Amino acid sequence: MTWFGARAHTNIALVKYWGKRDEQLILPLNSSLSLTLDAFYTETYVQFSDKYTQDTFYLDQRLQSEQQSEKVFQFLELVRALNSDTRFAAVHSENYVPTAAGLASSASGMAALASACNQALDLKLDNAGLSRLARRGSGSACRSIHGGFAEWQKGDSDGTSYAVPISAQGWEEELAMVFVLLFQDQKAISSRDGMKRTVETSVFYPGWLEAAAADLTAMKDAIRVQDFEQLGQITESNSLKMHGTTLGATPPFTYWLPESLAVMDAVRAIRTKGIACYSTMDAGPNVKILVQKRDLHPLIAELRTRFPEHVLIPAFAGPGVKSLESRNEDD
Ligand code: FM0
Repeated sequence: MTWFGARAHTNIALVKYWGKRDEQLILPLNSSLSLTLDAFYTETYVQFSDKYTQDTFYLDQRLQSEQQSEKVFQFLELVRALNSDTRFAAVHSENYVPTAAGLASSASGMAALASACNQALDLKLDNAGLSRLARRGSGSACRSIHGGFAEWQKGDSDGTSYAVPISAQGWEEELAMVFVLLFQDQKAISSRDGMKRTVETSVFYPGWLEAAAADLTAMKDAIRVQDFEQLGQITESNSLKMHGTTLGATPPFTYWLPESLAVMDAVRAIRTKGIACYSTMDAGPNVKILVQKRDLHPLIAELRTRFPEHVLIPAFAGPGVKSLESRNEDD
């Protein structure tokens, strides 16, 4: 019996994906653009076999409950249907994160699972097909198929909604992102629920869609001419606009904590000292800061002085999804 494996890295959106027009197919209302990072990744092995009487999902060697496994099981249903396969599967995933800080990512997890299933069921998907498949697990996962910058083109159907690499001629190697971990264990609204509520109720949502389209065009220009200031300004303002939509929802909500605001404020202050750095946030209270590698150490020094209690994790551009050597097991 053979286990098929893949490794995928997480990505952070610089122009965010925020809102679906089809929840079943995970088709987004806006296109997004991300940077895949080296620091956080998932390795997943899968095996489909007649010997299994149900699907099982192990994360970091622990068997996950039905509830914790829901998205993985739904994904297995989907790939089985693609291939008219009836065999159950065992999935073993390891999240590689520098600290046990709850940074497990559905993006890297679903991208790795999609690639492992592509091999295990011999689906023969190319990168576009793999990105479409990963998208069905979690929208942001479709971008983790690619290394460096990736654009998820929203498309107009299942067949045309997937991520493509955006060449930056190696410029991504000069960039870094610092994760500022706040260690707050408040129960956040998941990105899936948060974006749904926003699409359905936020009075600011139409403004978001207009702005996201303009931000994407401007960001691709900034990447083409390697203009870091432009890239950073769009990153920061796009994130603020996404988070602005949550305040206009019913009931209103926010992912910001006072500490998140303090870090965003510090980023602005550090910028006035001549260190070009820009914040971005996702569906949680941690802040990520985009910076050029050459300013990484000064930035970290500034952050350490201001926030000795927060954990800082630097990350750099990372690779796209890769197959791992399959493992054979004697029955
Ligand atoms: O990554 O409902 O992919 O573009 O991280 O599984 O499709 O978890 F919070 C902002 C990611 C959303 C922005 O959403 O949702 C981004 C976000 P799903 P995801």
